[in-house]
Amino acid sequence: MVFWRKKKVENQEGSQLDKSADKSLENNGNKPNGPTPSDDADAEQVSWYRRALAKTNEWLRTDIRDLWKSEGQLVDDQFLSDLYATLVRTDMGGMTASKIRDSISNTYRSRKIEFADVLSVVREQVKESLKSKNASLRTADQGPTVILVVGVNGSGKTTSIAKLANRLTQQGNRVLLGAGDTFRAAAVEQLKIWSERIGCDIVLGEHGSDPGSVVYKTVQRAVAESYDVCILDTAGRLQTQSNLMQQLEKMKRIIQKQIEGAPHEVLLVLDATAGQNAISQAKGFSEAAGCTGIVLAKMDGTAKGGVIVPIAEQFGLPVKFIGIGEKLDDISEFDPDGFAEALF
Ligand SMILES: Nc1nc2c(ncn2[C@@H]2O[C@H](COP(=O)(O)OP(=O)(O)OP(=O)(O)O)[C@@H](O)[C@H]2O)c(=O)[nH]1
Ligand SMILES: [Mg+2]
Repeated sequence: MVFWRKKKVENQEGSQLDKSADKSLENNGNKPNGPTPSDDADAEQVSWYRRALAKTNEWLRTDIRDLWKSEGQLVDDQFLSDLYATLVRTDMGGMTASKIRDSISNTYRSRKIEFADVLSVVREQVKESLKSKNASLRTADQGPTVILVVGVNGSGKTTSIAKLANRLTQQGNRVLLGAGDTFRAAAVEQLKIWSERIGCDIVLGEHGSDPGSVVYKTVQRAVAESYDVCILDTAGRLQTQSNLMQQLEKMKRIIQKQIEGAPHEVLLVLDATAGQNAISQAKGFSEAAGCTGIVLAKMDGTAKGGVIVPIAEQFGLPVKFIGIGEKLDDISEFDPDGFAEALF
């Protein structure tokens, strides 16, 4: 994906990416596939996001345009209140929506405003809200990087793991998957099929067995056989199920015992179509399971893509990746500017 290739070059120049990750998986010396970045890269990046945000984009454009009764719309109380309601319907959150409303009120009150002017204020405010909310994957200085993936049932964990594993494999990393969802009968098979398609290795857990033992075996093999990355799948659970949250803690302890400082990432996969519910999941999981970052899956399936704004703003948890489909390529690092440009 061109977007990633662009990021990789930026990383090599040391300009934008997380400097804490010495041995960045982004920067492992492998040649990117395909063409090198060019002026087209930005356009392609925005167009990738446009695809992701097609529904939100259409919704917003139509709804905001509907506020125009004539060519130039007078900015009065009614217009400001309607605009606010439209923005809130994208799930971008009251805080960002009111900043946009206030900014328009301050500059345009009692004057006429064009559609394009509103879009430009929205875009700038969304960029501002998301500024410095992105971060690249944290990696181990030495030995395997361990990524534990958690979330509620059906949020997109296993699919996101496959996409991530595919991406990292293509970048030249040796990836080992751990099928730690021993709860759902078909879960192990699902990840096994993905691993075969990607061409990476996997440690299988038996249905009904202790997920902790799969985690143990996977990390042990990752260390013994010098894998670069080890990604562990877990069964879906609710953030309110304290016994299942404790099980995650136990998995983390098992990992820590084998590799100091691991897991390097505990990624929470959220379903973007869950709207406000995704926000309470982010809160519950980040408190209970010590998550380090978010993968926002299913951005292609929602008209409420604005939900990324409160999620990124409120939890001090960076959105690391967004998923926009069921295919292996349908994942991208989260880029706030590209996102905001594509929103309109
Ligand atoms: N459109 C779309 N569908 C997705 C995306 N990510 C996952 N899905 C679909 O969502 C469904 C659930 O995905 P899984 O990856 O199995 O979710 P999970 O969190 O592992 O589910 P459990 O293991 O049952 O908790 C599947 O049908 C996926 O194909 C995405 O980014 N976009
Ligand atoms: Mg799963």
